[in-house]
Amino acid sequence: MKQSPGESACLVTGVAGFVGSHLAERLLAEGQFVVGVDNFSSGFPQNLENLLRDPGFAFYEDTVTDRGLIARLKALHPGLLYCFHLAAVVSVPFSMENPLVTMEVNHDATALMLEESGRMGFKAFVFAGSAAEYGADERLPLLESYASSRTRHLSPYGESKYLASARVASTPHGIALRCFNIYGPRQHPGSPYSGVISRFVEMALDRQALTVHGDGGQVRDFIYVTDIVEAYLAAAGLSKRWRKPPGGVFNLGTGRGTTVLELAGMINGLTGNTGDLVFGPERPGDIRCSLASTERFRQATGWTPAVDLEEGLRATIEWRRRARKDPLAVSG
Ligand code: UD2
Repeated sequence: MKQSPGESACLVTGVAGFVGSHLAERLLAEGQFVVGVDNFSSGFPQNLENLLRDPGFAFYEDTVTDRGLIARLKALHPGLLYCFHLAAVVSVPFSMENPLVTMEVNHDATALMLEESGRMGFKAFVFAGSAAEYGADERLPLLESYASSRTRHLSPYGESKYLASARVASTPHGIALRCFNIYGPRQHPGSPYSGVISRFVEMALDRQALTVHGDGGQVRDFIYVTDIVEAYLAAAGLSKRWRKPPGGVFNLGTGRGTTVLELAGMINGLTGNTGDLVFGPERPGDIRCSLASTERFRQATGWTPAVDLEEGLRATIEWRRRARKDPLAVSG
């Protein structure tokens, strides 16, 4: 078994996921030893390819609902001092059908790990929250204070993330990051509920018409995955560039809104797809507009997103082109 050689090590749950795998690679590049956990409920073994080649990475196929997970991993890797908790039930429709499992994974398991990590002297517990914590709040941009016990959540997913974030933020070592619409290489286009960017890119590369739900006037705050990863490092106090914030809840977005129609136009333009748009019915439970206020995190850390939408779309399209040619090498 690999041992953590350096002074400190980081636990990344959900490491085989889209964001988790990028985060783990970035931590390794910073010289951290990384302990990754995933049960492949929504992550992919291919996302671990680069990581498993690195001697600074140890992987455990395990589920975060297992009691005592942190204590067991700490016994194996005494250097563990940071936890990035990204493992979750990530599908909103699944959460509608399975509210109890969603609460158990997204809230209860988080609470257990949070408590254990505190007891074990962890320096930081960084939690992946969500824009869904705001329900259908129409006050834009969304300030962190808008999500409260009075918020009407649209799904068990949103509610479970809100409750977990609140709990994380109430501890001295906890930081909850409410992520808006993350996109980039490795986001899987395969299901109807995959992110709109991954779906549109796939349709455009197939030279198909892009399917717009409703009138396409919905607004989202799209943020590129590497910007999210830099923010995670800052949140834990592991960034050389950005300051460590005090504990609490912080939005991670760009503060810039893009409509689905604008997005479709950009992706068609960048891929040279001439297919028309197809307008279908509105998606049930769809929020009309979602836009982050980014002030709190910027003031606390100095962090600002570096990748604009066009640059991020170009990189995502380039990755997807390569992955389609060589499906086994999806790491990007
Ligand atoms: C995001 C998160 C989701 C949850 C939710 C909470 C992603 C990928 N999903 O869902 O996990 O946190 O926020 O609010 O970040 N659309 C189309 N055509 C398509 C696919 C989507 O028009 O083929 C529209 C969709 O109706 C929506 C917008 O694009 O208005 C964004 O959809 P999404 O699934 O990428 O993300 P969202 O914001 O619903």
